[in-house]
Amino acid sequence: MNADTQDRIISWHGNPSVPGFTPPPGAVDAHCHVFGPMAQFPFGAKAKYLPEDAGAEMLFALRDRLGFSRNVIVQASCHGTDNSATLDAIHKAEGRARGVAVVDPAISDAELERLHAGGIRGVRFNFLKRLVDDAPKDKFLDIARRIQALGWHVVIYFEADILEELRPFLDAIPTLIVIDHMGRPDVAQGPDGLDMQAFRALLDGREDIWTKMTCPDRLDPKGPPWDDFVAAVSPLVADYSDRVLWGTDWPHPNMQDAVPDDGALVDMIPRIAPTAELQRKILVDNPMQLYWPEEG
Ligand code: 0GY
Repeated sequence: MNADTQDRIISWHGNPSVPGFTPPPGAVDAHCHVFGPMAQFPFGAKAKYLPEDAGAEMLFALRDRLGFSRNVIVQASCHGTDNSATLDAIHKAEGRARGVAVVDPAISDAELERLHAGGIRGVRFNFLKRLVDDAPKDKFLDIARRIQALGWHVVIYFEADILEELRPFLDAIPTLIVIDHMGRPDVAQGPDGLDMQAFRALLDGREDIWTKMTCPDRLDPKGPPWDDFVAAVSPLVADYSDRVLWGTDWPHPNMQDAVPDDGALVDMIPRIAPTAELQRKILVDNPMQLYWPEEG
């Protein structure tokens, strides 16, 4: 992608509402990203979209507006395997952010250690063809084996139609796994639809597979208040509450038509997690266990 000629995308809401729902103290937004700033942290040569700058200060302003305390910053595909923007944002958060990196399979042990010192606690494997050119399973497995020593986990992003094909790969990963956006099920099928059945079978097969109940805006084409998403996802939250995370997905990479109001996303939380106990688990206890275990 040519950064000089390509239009840059604004994929986030300019004035998100202040939510009516108050997250519990210490709540973690466990899936968000930063973009740039491009002048300091250029986007990758293979980026599939070219966003406007959405850096650390903007992320922290949103965190405070929504009533959250911490962020888990996931390296966005537009930054390739250069994690500098993510590391910079984690550094600026002064202990209130940790991260998930995307790494080159040839990364050295010393560089992995540097990422750990910078607050990285996992690596992301992205299988979405519209976002990455290739997803080499053998090299991913090699990385997964190497990061074990650091106590990291693997975050995997895929769509429901390749879940069965991915099963042997997932079975071979030796670390805890976090699945982004529940592997993108078709929520219109409802809580007992084929996609949810397949996803439940995956969770039932391994207790160390966690997931993020995220992105109603990507998964529910009917739009806010995302009733299909709520109907399909709330039984999952109830049944797997010890391994569920939640996040805004800000700045909503590549969203162009249905940019969500982040305040409305937060207001959806009590609809998928109706009790204070569930809310505390998915917003505080679970992400703290994974990303700040030393504070547990
Ligand atoms: C997400 C979703 C998407 C993009 C990325 O790294 C990325 O570019 O993750 C997407 O386009 O579905 O989780 O942020």
